[in-house]
Amino acid sequence: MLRRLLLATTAVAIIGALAVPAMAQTTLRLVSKDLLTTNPDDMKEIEAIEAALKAKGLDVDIQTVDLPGGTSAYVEALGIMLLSGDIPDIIYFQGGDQKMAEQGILEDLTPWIEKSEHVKAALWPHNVDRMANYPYLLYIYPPRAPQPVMRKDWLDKLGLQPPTTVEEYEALFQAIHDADLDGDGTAGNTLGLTGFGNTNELDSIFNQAFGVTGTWMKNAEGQWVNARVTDAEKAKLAFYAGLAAKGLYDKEYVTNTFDVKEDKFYTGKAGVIFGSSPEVVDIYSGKMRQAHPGEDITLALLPVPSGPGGKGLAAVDVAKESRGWAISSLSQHKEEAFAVIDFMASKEGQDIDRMGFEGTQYTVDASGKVTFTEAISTWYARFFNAANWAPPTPLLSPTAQAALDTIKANFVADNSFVWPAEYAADVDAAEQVYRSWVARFITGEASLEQWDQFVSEYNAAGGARMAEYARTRLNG
Ligand SMILES: [Ca+2]
Repeated sequence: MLRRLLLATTAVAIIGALAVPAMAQTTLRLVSKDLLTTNPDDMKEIEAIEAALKAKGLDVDIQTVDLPGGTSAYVEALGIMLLSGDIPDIIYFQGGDQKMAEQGILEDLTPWIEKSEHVKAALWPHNVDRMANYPYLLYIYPPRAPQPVMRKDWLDKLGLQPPTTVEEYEALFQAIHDADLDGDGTAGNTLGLTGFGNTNELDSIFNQAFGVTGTWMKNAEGQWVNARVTDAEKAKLAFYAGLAAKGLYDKEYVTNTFDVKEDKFYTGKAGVIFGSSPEVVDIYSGKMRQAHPGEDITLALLPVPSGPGGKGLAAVDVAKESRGWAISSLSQHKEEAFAVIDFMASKEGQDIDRMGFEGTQYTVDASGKVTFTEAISTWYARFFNAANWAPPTPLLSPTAQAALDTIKANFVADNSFVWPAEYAADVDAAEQVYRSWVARFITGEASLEQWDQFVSEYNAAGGARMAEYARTRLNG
């Protein structure tokens, strides 16, 4: 298939060369979930990128390919398109990239980044590790690290300082629960903490506190085991289950969707929720103010607590980027394609990508001072969030900026790795066993005294086979 494709591409290139004069612009095809011809803002950004590159002497016509929106629809449509031999020069993946990398159609970006003008300096530390492990996807964003927030006025009403230990967290949840902060006349009907789907958000600050240092940990015999079956994990889950038993953590977290979680927060049915990123923390602030017009509510970021096992944000998976930008190894215009990527990591590219447009998302006064307008609240980066870019006027609230600073100060690389395809079923089955037992521990359906039963089921479902493989990887 690839051979036929190469021949076809060459034919197109020759026809192109005959038909177009020597100084012609280069046509680059780009496919992304978030860049569509039907979205005027997307097209405005593409035009701004083309204009900026032209001013630098690079004349490119970026043609975006429209695929269905929604992650799974996009992944499926992209896979079908690529396998049919239709491979754009620049491709955004949100899954399905490994198969394409194995087919050899994704460019190894290592040498490009090495000689880049801007990308190299824009990388976050975890990007550097991920590119070393899997050099096909570039996704310059801070790592996801959910952090807890609560209404500042509620914290003040309770007369408490932000919690700095796991005990103080429990005391805070208890105080929220016992008071009638939502003012509905009934004490005890506000949860300390809610969440949705699983306990990943909580793990973000409690893993290290309980000594869950990474995906793989050494047991007493010095053997690598999955952290899921360690005493540290058990202690952490006992803490979660204890919170739930006291009515402090939401036992409905499994069935909560993200909007139910948020709604409980805005309506005062829960005091603390986790925001998945600094930007999301600001969205929560905005929605909270909308839900309480006339009140001036701000959110307080709660600190990463220390616990019996330590302190820090959960280790960051650096096996590979799970999403990001790729360049087709079959592209006839790799130089130009990478030039676009490199530009988006530059100050000028970031100014466009992060701030939108003068007169719409921001204004500039005679002194050059930038003021953001209301429209900035719905603007989002289509490409990158460069580590070395700073806005002329803060884009984040002080609370969200503090969340970003916490992320910057707490990076620890995890020791997880990409599983070979033949382990996919084990990984899924073991994870399912884990999630189901966690839910039962937390709702009280199962007791932590059944821990050994969980471990046996986990190992039988695939955990044992996974650990054997992990030892070959981590000991080597
Ligand atoms: Ca109440």
